[in-house]
Amino acid sequence: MAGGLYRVEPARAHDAQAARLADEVRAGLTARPRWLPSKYFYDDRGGRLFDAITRLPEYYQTRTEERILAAVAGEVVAHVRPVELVELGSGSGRKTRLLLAAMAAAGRLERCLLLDVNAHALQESTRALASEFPGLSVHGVEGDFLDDLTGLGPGGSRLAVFLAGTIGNIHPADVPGFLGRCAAQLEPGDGFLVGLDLVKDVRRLEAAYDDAAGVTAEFNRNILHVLNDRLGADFDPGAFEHVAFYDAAHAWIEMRLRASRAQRVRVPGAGLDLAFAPGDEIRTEISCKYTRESFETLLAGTGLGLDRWYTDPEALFALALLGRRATPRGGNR
Ligand code: SAH
Ligand code: AVI
Repeated sequence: MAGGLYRVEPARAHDAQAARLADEVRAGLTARPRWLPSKYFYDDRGGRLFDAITRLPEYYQTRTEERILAAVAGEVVAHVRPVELVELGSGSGRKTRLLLAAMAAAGRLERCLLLDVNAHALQESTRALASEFPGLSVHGVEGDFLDDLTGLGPGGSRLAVFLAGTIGNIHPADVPGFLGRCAAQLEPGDGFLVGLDLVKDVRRLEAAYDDAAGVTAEFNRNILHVLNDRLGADFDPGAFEHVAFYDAAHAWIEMRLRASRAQRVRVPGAGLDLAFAPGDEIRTEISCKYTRESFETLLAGTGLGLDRWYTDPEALFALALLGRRATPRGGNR
């Protein structure tokens, strides 16, 4: 049988995306402490480096989540009964296949909608999924899951998924608002499956973000390559050291880039001329670690409730299956 249909579209025009990049970089690099949004790791090289991270011995997250997903995909599909799969931050789409296969086995697979900032990853994954699942309509939206969710259109018989623990890369103060916006794209009875990296031994956590082969360090420095490519900056990525540590008070891993010498950096596309002293740092990512309890507290008032909690025998990682609750009378969603 012929493969399905696929297309990829930007959620907003490319010049608007470029303006947003310049604004966000200007805001982050002129703030104290300095920071950059972690979505800018993911150009093609960053996507490939992330995929290399997922194969590292220290990075237990991906293989653990994949095992849980393989075991529970059928049950999740039986519970939600979706005809459409929506994935936020879909990347290579490897785990997407497990869910699509479960939906196909249930005889209910019609549509798949992927949202990611990486247009190249979307092109590759939409084409591959359309050819692997005959009759499937696959739509890729190049956009930001924090700002562009309305580009997903109306829900109904929809299973949304947000895997890898990427929700951990959102500041916890912003998570309830984000979940509320996700709920607004769903109808009562729809499901939202969220992957969460769990609180655990600090050494294990820190090793996952500072691997012996130095892949995570290269991934971290890649954000500077992206600013060089897209904003004409003249960062010397080799002059920044990879820093990753667990902040127990916030229950998050923080990644930073630390200037190893004094340097001046121009970022013409953002109108910046920056001076770094040795030891000056840029925060590039937080990766929050959750417990069932700490995650559940973030659900209050979002329109989503916890239906199932799946984890592995070592409780390294969890998949939380959230259900869209009916809007209370007089509610504003
Ligand atoms: N879901 C895949 C990939 C996870 S890596 C997996 O489980 O392996 C995180 C993915 O989210 C990357 O593909 C990255 O491009 C995307 N991403 C990161 N920040 C984003 C944002 N703000 N909006 C949309 N996509 C984002
Ligand atoms: C995509 N996200 C869940 C990864 C994480 O673990 O926070 C990104 C990553 N950062 C360093 N290694 C992997």
